[in-house]
Amino acid sequence: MLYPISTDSRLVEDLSGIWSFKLDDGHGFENGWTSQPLPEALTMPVPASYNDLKEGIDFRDHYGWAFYQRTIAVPAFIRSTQRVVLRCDAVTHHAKVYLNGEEICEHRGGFLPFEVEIGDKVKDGDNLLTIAVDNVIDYTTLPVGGESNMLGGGSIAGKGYKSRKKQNNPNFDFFNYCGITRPVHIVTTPRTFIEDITVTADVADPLADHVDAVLHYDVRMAGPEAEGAPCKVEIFDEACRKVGEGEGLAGEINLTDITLWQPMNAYLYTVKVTAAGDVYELPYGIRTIKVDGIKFLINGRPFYFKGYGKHEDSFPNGRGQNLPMNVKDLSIMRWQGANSFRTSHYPYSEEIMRLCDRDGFVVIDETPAVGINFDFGGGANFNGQKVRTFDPEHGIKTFEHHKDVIRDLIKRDKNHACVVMWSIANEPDSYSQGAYEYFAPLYELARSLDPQKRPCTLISVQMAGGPDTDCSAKLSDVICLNRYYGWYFGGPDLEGPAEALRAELQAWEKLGKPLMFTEYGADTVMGIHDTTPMMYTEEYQVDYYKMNNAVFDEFDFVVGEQAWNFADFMTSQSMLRVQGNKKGLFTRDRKPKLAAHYFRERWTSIPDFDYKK
Ligand code: BDP
Repeated sequence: MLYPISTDSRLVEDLSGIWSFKLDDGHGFENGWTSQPLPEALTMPVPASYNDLKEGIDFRDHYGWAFYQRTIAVPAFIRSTQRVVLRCDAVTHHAKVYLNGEEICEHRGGFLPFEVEIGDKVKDGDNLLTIAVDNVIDYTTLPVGGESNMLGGGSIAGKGYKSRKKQNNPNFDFFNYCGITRPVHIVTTPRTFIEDITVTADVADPLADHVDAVLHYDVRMAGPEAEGAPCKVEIFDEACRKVGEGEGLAGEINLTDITLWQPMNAYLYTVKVTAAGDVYELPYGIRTIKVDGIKFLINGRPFYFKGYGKHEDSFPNGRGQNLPMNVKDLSIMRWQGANSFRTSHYPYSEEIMRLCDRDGFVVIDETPAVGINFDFGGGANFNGQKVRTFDPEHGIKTFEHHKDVIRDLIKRDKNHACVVMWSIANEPDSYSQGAYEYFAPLYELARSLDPQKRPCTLISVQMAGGPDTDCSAKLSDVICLNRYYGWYFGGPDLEGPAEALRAELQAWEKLGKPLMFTEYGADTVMGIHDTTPMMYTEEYQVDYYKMNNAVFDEFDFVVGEQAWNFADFMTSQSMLRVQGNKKGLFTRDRKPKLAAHYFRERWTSIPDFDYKK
C-alpha cells in the first residue's frame, strides 16, 4: 500500500487534531453514537493512544469500544473529478468506520494501514466521521490476549473474589495502548490511479569500483482506464538529476555508476511514476542483502548488527505517533554507535520506516505476532489457564489473521531499503507440538510475497532450548535468540550463566547459520547504584552486558547484538514491573543509564562491517 503523499495529481489532507471522544458505556452502538454528535464528549488528540490522556484507572484500563468523532468536508470540485479515500494508518486494535451514520469499513489489527473510498458517500457541507475502536485482545488477535484475567476474579488463600469488571489480559510485556495511534488522512487520486509500485534491483557486483544496477519495476493500476494505461518511470538521483527512464507498466531500467544505500550512510533515488494522469514518487535505496554461510552480507560485506529491540512508547502519547521522539531516538542511536533495531513487537509507523531509509538504519521488521506462547506460560497461563498453544480445539486461533498481517506488512514495507529481514513472530512456543506445522506455511508465504526475497526469521524464546527442539533451526535464515542468562536465568551469578550461554552457542554453531541476539537485558532502575553490583543497579546492568558480550565475541557466527531494550517502556502492572519494564539502556525520557555509555564505547569501536572473520 502506497504511503500518502501529495503530487501533481494527488492531494493529502491530514486529519490530525483534536477530535471528540467517548468511551463506550456498553450501549454506544444501540444509542446511535455513530450517527449523531457524541453526547458529553471528551476531547482527544489524533494521533495518540488515549490511555494516558485522561485520569483514572477506569479510563486507562478501559475494556472494549471507544468512539472518536469529527466532521470532514471535501470540496465538490474535487469529488467531481477525483477519487477520494479515507486512510487510517493504524487504529489499535479493531476499527469500525462510519460516515454520516453509515458503516463504511471495518478493519482488524492495530498496526497496519487500511483505506476506504468515500467519494460517493461524502455530501456537501459537513460530514460526520466516527471511528469506533475496540481494544479487546484474545486468542484470535495479534497480539494475543488471555481469556481469563487476574483482575477478573480468582482466589486468594482459598477465598474466591470477583473483580469489578472485565479487563484485557495481555499475553505480552507491553502496555495495551490503543486508540487512533497514527494519522488519518483524506487522500485524493485521479479515478484511474497508481495502486501499487514494486521495485527490485539487480546489482552485478556491489563491491566493484563503479557499481551498475538493473532496476525492475512493476506498476499496478486500478480504475476505469487501468488496463494498458500509458506509464513512464523516471529515476532521479539525490541532486534531482535524471539517471534512468522506462516506458510501460513493467520493465527494466539500467543504471550505471550508482551510489549504494549503505547502513548509516544512506542514499535514496526517487522513482517517479507517471501513469494515466496519476503521479507518484517513491524514495528507493539500492542495496543487496544475502545470507552466505554464517555471514549476513549487506552490499557484499559481512554486517554486524549493533542496536536494540525497541517499542513505540512515550509519555503521554503511549504508542501514538511521536515524530520528535522518532528523530531523537535515531539521533541517540547514532550517538551510541548503533546501526540497527527490531520493530519489536509490531509493525512501526510508516514515518519511522521512511526515516530509517533516509538515515541509514537497518531494520528487522516484525509482525504483531507476540503472545503465541501459552505453553511456557505467558500472561494467560499465569492465571491458571493451561492450554496447549497449538491445540487445534482449545489453542491459538490466529493462523488466518497471521497470514493477513504478513501479507499487509510486506505490501506496506516491501520497497524499504532499511528492511533487511522479516520477523514472523516474537517468542512463540517454537518448540511445542504443532509449532513447525503452524510456522512453516507462514515462512513460505513471506518468502513468496517478498519481491526482494529477504531472509526470514522468528525471534526465539529461551525456553525453546536449542537447535534440536526449536523449529526456527529448520525454518529461519538467521537464528535470532532472546536470552536472559544472568537475569531471569541464573542472575545474580554471571559465571554460571556465561558457561551456559557458551554451551548453547556451541550447539547452535553446528547448524552453520548466522545467529544474532535480538534480546538480552537486565531491569535497571535509573539512579540505583552500588559498589557491589546487585540486580537492578546500573552497575549490574553493565556487568551483565559485559559478560554476555564477551561470550558473543568468542563466536564468529554471532553476527549481531540487539540489547533489550532501547528505553524503559510501559507495561501492564505486575510484581515484576516498576511502573513499566526497566531494561532500557535509556530511561523512558531518553536519559542514558551507565550501560548506555558502556555500549557507546563498545559500539563506536565495532565497525558496521567485517567485525568477525
Ligand atoms: C521477552 C519479551 C519482551 C519482554 C522481555 C522482558 O520478548 O517483550 O519485555 O522478555 O522480560 O520475553 O523484559
